[in-house]
Amino acid sequence: MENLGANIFPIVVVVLAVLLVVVVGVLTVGKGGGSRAWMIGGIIVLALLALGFGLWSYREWPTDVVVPVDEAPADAVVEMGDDSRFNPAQITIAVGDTVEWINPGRTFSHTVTADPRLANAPDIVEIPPGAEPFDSGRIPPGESYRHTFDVPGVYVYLCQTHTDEGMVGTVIVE
Ligand SMILES: [Cu+2]
Repeated sequence: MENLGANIFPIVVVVLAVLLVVVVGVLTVGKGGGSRAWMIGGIIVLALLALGFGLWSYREWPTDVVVPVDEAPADAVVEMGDDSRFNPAQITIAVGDTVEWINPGRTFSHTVTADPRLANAPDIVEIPPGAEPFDSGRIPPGESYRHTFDVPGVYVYLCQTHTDEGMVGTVIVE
């Protein structure tokens, strides 16, 4: 009921439709076209009613939309571009925060790998005791990956394909 225009709209449509039928009926009854004209008028009324309420519900609809959980902004964003760097290379977040890694590049895929069992350079990867290792898999241009950090400590992760170029990042969870 916050949008007065949207609520009045169907009433306006109905009033206009009734006026239209009366005008068409009055004009044609005199010429002997009686019941047929009223039938056409009735169909027009029903069509306009349907249109009016259709538009009405359409206009109301967007206010009821619930933003999907995935659309909630992350607490921190790290870019992985064609320069093969994590940018920023080091971030500090709070326990429970979600980090999103995005690939805004055009050419290279990257990974966010904090799992010593999967990393091609396991000695570089570091996760705090009690934390679950994680690995994004391949993130092509335009794609992204999210991870929520529930265990405090220092996480050192790498990109599997660009480790040799120094594509290593750090997340400090306080
Ligand atoms: Cu990479």
